[in-house]
Amino acid sequence: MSNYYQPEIECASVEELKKIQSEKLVAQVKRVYENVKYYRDLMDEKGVTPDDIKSIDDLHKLPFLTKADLRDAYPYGLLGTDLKNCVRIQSTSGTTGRRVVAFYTQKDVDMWEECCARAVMAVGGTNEDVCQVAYGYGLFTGGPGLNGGSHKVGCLTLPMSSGNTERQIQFMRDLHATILCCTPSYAAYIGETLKDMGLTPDDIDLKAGIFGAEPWTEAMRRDIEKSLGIKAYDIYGLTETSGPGVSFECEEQTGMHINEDHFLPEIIDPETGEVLPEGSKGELVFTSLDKEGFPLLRYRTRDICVLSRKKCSCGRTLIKMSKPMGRSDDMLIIRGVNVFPSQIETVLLNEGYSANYLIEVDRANNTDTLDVSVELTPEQFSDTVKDLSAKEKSLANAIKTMLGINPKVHLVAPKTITRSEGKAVRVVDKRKLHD
Ligand code: DLL
Repeated sequence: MSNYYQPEIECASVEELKKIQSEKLVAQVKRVYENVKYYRDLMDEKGVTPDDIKSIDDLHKLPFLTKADLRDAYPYGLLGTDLKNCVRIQSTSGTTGRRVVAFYTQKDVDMWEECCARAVMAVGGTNEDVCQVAYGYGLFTGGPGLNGGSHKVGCLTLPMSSGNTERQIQFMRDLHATILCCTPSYAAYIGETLKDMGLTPDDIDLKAGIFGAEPWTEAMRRDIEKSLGIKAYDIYGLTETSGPGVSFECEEQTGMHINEDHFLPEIIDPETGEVLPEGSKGELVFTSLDKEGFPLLRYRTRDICVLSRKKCSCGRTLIKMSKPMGRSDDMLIIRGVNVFPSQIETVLLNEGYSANYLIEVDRANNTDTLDVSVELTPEQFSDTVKDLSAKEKSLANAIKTMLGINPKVHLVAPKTITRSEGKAVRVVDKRKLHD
């Protein structure tokens, strides 16, 4: 049986949800038009006024916001209220040179924490649980978001932040943590460390994990579930809209329910900006329906995914999004071929290798090179040494079958690839350094 934090919303009929969304949208567009000159100018340029927006059916009339707008308007240009009404910022340094600074009023913080509380309850959390939050705390939204959600549910919250892995395991054991929140790559590392310490899942009390902030595959889910003896659930979000909890997985584990009473989703064609029908694969766009501090309308996330209203066995009616299938700006173009790092990860895991790998792209003699270093487990290492090059060749072939291009594969000794305590860095594109 599923637990809900706000059943009246999470299980509302689609008609009710759409009514709530329309009412909020009309009010939000008025507020943004009045308070945010940057967006008012964009609307004026497009010839749209708040009076043109009567329901969510008019959403497509509004202009998009992009990362470039966030840069242009940095730091205060998209503030939706007086700075004196704001109580917090969160920020991301980003890997591609973007720095987002988002502002929150107290109401925004409460709403965000409620979204995270829905996620905690969806994995079975109650006030009897002990929730270990091992996402980073500070400017990153992961720690503060899940911390707030865990409090709202009434779990005993362990605000560990990331890092110091053996201490994490010690607290986990001594205080009987039942729910773990961190990035999937850190969860995998914690699982590995547990084993290195001579412990098994029977030595801990964890039952569920809430993992997100970076792409991860189904194969990685299975590995983490096994190494920690838990059910692993996905959670999605971004600093621009609030942080974690924009969407969350339920017991069905088949995609994430979007908190669409707060974040109105659309899927668009990333090339043309055209809105695509439900079920199409495209770029996810969010409109914050009631944020006050940083109220972004039609914000283009760059995340590629699919939306679905298919009935969910958990009883929630909130629309679901698939796992992001990569970001339109994470895509590598190698020898003219579009490559998503997740495709390579899928091959590695399917071939029985670990998710400890590094993809390096470079250019030699005007040709792109693709090197994939993959770490062997101690067991694989001891019986691989003799036929290392045959194994490398066979893995290279499997990757070639998936991508259509030939990589150079390097199988490396255990523990030689740096572990991640936050978002993993798995791609190094050296070509950019030469530009
Ligand atoms: O990563 C917020 C977050 C914290 C989400 C903790 C979940 C858990 P940013 O640092 O702004 O915010 O990065 C947002 O990370 O646009 C996606 O590309 C990626 N991302 C977030 N969650 C997932 C996920 C946080 N579950 C960017 N799967 C987003 C795949 C994800 N990618």
